[in-house]
Amino acid sequence: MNRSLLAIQVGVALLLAALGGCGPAGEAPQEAGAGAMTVGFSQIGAESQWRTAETESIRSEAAKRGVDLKFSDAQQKQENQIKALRAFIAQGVDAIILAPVVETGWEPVLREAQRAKIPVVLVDRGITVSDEALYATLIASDFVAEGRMAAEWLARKTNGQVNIVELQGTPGSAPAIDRKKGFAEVIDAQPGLTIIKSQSGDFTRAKGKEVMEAFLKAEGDRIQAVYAHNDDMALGAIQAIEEAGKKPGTDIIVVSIDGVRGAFEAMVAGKLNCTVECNPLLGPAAFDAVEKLLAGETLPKKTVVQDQVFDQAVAKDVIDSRQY
Ligand code: GZL
Repeated sequence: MNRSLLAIQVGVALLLAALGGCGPAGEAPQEAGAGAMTVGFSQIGAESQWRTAETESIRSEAAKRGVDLKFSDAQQKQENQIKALRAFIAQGVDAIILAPVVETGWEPVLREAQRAKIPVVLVDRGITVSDEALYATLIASDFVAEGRMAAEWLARKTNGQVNIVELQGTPGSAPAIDRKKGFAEVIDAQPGLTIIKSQSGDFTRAKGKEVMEAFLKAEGDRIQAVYAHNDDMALGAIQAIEEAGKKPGTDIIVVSIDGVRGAFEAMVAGKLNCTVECNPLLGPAAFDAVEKLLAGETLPKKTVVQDQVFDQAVAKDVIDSRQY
């Protein structure tokens, strides 16, 4: 689509919105008309309840704004994401939204997008590049802070004395690297908090269960707590703990991150003790960023999504108000 015409269209849309010229709140999804903005979205996969919620947020926001969304599910493989980005560039999309599965390996394809003058908005996970101009902005949580919050909650719960097994996320991914880093910062300062085993469960329930089974075989009664980098792995670990004849949430404390509905249900059931929210509802912020970029605005390099801690004490009161 003609870029200057698009910029005018987006500018008018923003002006109308500012003047209250847009339709009533919660307007019905607009059909992506002939002149609609086209956005390519490269999603990692469908490995967790969190990921599914993020995909739904992006898809529904695109529909609400009448955006023609080209969606690609990479099945957890970076090479599939890179292929998808090249396809979006060949199609001449107006913008790209990317949830990068790992931090490195993006420079070549991002240079191709830059040469094609297609802005790239990162959602959910960050990347490591030599030139930050290769992407327009990142909208994500602070994973280091999430790891710190999980460790601080566990330290208080156990009076700073506990043997922990850790279920890490996808190797090389920003959340796995930073949630480990934040958790370690806190426990390194408190010698009574000890990680006795740590291994990746790849953010999935099945792998989380499998790794927890191996931990229980190897360490048995030494395990007093599980720190899972996401709720899906925690729910898998809970299954393994129960099958080993122990009571999750009581015999073994379970702390995780995401704040998905399954985690609140497990907290109400007394099987999960704490989850640190990592909000996946990034659709509105992502498309606000795209519209501003196409209207010629410059955005901050990172917008940090705010998170908060939930534990069993509040789970019953808030579960009905949860949006994902
Ligand atoms: C966090 C996101 C992580 C979630 C997992 O922003 O990248 O990936 O914590 C998901 O549930 O698989």
